[in-house]
Amino acid sequence: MISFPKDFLWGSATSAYQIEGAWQKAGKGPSIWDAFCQVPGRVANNEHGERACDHYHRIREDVALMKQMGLKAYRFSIAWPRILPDGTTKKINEAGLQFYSDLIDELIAQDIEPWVTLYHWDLPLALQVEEDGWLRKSIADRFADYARVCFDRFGDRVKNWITINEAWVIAILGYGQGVFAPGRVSNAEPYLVGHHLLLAHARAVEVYRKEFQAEQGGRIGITNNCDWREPATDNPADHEAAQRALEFFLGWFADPLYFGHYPQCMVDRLGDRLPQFSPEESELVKGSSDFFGLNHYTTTLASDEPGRVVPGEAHNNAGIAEDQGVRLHLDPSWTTTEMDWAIVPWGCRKLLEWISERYDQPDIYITENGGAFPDQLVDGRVDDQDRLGYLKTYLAACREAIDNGVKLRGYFVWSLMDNFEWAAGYDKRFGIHYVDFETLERIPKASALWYGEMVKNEGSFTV
Ligand code: PNW
Repeated sequence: MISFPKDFLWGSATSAYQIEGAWQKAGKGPSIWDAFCQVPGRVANNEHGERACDHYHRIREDVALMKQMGLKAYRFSIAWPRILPDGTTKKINEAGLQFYSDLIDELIAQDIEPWVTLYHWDLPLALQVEEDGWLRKSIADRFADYARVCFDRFGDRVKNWITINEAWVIAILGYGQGVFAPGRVSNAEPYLVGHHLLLAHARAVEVYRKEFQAEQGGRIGITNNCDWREPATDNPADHEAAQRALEFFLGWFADPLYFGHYPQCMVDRLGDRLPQFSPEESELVKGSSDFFGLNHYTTTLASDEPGRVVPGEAHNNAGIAEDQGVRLHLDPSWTTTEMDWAIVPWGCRKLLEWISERYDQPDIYITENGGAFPDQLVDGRVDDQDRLGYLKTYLAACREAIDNGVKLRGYFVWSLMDNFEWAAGYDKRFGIHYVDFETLERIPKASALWYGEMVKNEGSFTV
């Protein structure tokens, strides 16, 4: 029998573009994902989020799904262009604000704590076209202005803010490999974009702390994603490679937050492709997260491999393979999900312990964890034993990390429901609720029924 601390926070997560639909409704401006999906070949089957799960019209029904499971928290994101159609405060779209206000009210009425992400990748298209998106430093001012509107309108009810979701994905997949919006391919832009993401985050936190936090009493942080990197052999070079890979993945964004500067191995290897923080910027970024938000899915092996580039190999980050000098590969004995991501629960424990040690035991929230599996709807039910197994074994690994001193405070399963899985479209189902994309009906999978029972039993379960 496994059990979690009584005050552990149990939730589920989604993001705006992946579930809302209503892409042109009630004054919403276009985002870079609306545009990216229009380019033939960028998304599987040329799918898009124009309707998605139609969550925009179903907030009562969807909050009821959470209530049914007894969830304590729900993590969702605000679509920036729904609030500010051209990205700037020149025009504030009241209808967009009303939608999120209604969602927040409904959550609170059902005793579910809203956890709000301000940026989950749907940049207002105007900011991309007219101001080069995250490539320009002025984006930090735009983001701070947008964040201020959200704090001002929702901060009376929202006490948990996440500025940016997965800076690594935005930088590497959006500006390195070009597989996510805005689809750019470069080996220098990701580092510039990453720099501006950190500055934007820090500016929004500054606004919150100076203008809202004392009065509203909430907290604010950022969510970064990281896989675990396990040395492929006992060879010291492979140990160093794994450590380097973790620093290039998570240290890139977390070191500045906790230490005020980038990891030394990045400075050494990237030369002038890695921007520098001015002393004032370093001060602004350092200490700017009230908690450590972590999205974690998988693990790879890491081998030292100076200068080798292997496009398409292993887990999606061949673009920086050369920079970090690491070859990523899988142990053939590992099973994988539909994303070809290996299922390695102990990697989750090791990553939590690595974070805890490197950053001196911060409060950690896993803001995403879960898997895509080949779900079958049979007689109105989805018996997703593979997802259930994934969740149980990853949660057992989380519990071990807590036993070992990690201050893990909460867990949000990705995702509340099947949704638009970015470049993979609707084929890859991550939900604990099945969505019929014809009728838009939601059906709890076995994993949702189990998760709800586990939450109601205050985090007790057997593996
Ligand atoms: C995260 N990778 O995306 C996102 O936050 C979610 O919106 C998404 O649905 C979920 O994980 C599942 O993919 C990622 O290639 C996308 O390393 C790609 C990677 C990592 C996370």
